[in-house]
Amino acid sequence: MTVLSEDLIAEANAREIAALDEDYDALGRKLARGGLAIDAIKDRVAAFSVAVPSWGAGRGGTRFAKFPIPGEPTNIHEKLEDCAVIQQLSRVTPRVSPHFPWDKVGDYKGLRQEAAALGLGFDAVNSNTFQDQPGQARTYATGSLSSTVAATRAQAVEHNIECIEIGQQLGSRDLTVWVGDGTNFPGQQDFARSLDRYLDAASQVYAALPGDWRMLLEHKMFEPAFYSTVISDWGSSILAAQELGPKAKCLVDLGHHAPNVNIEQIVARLHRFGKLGGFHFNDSKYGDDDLDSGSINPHQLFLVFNELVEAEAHPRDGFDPSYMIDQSHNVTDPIESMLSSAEAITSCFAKALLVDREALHAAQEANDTMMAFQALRRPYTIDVAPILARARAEAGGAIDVLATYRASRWRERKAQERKPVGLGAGIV
Ligand code: PSV
Ligand code: MN
Repeated sequence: MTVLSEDLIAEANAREIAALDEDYDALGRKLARGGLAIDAIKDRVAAFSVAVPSWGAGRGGTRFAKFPIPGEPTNIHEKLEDCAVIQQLSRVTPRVSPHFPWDKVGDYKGLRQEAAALGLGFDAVNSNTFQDQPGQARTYATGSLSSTVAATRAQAVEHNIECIEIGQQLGSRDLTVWVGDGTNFPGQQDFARSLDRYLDAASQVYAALPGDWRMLLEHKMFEPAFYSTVISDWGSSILAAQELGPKAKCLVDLGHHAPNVNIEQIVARLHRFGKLGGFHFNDSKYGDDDLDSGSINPHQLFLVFNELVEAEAHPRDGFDPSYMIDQSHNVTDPIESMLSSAEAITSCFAKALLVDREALHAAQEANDTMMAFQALRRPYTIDVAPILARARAEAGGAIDVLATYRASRWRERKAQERKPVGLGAGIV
């Protein structure tokens, strides 16, 4: 079952294919001069994928207000449909990362079948102990896994274990744990004791992981807590992951660092110790973590992928990071933002594949700074769009994803069918 008409995509592609062939061939000749086979790069790009967040299908990610658009999804079923549109056009987002209890349903086997019928699978399951839910016995107002209240910690542990059980039914194999725990006042909590409580509770979640599962620890420097957070940075994250055990890895959300932090170096460090578990791709300018991937600092995204391609060539402890988009704001149609981000992410991966690693390493060893820099700069300036477009077209996706999406009038059609989203606000 396809959500968009295959004919619509084929007709749109027919209008673009001659220009694409010309651009692809020209780029192929350019790359061949540097000893690279464009088809081999295209095959690597075709095998690349990044998951989309169920919550990113809505326009909820803002601290202050929601500005819903007509036709926005209101539940996980409608969100899956929108994710299927993204996948059908981009062919690079075959999995959805669900968040509980936001995506709670009565029948998870049924949900898995529903997704499969739309051409989708499920990625990492995200737990939520940063919000209180209706009917919940204990509040997370003063913390969850690190709470001073034993019963609150137990409730947070239980929720995470429930997420694992749901994830097993959905075919996931990762549990991503981000807690909002932290403080707003010096002295509010003891740094050491709160981490001890977190580690003790997290180890109970860890103990419930099935054999082939991983627990991805996501750090965040601030927000909603603004003085300190329990898992604040990659240092706290890797120490916690090392203490928990081999199935615990670190997840890097690009928006969760202090300004100007060298994230690509963090990637290399985590990999060095076999603890790089996954990514949440987004972008940020000041203190946000929800802007579209590559919209502010595409060069940083490229440098991150340069480290990832390097890591792949030198794997440690089963290098297999889970890639996911984590963005949500209230300015664009989320499908368009996700299509644009998926393209930005994939193009950084493709550019990283173009790096002449032999030349880079030789320049590094010889302390030839300028040539080492140029080994990264040259591929960064190459427009890899024809490679991505060819990979998409060959897989049945759209050459021009945004134009084809608009031509489908998907959102306008859904506006006739879906009930309006309620107003409200809050960080999601
Ligand atoms: C927290 O800011 C975060 O990045 C975590 O990944 C959450 O699960 C997600 O955003 C949605 O709130
Ligand atoms: Mn995140």
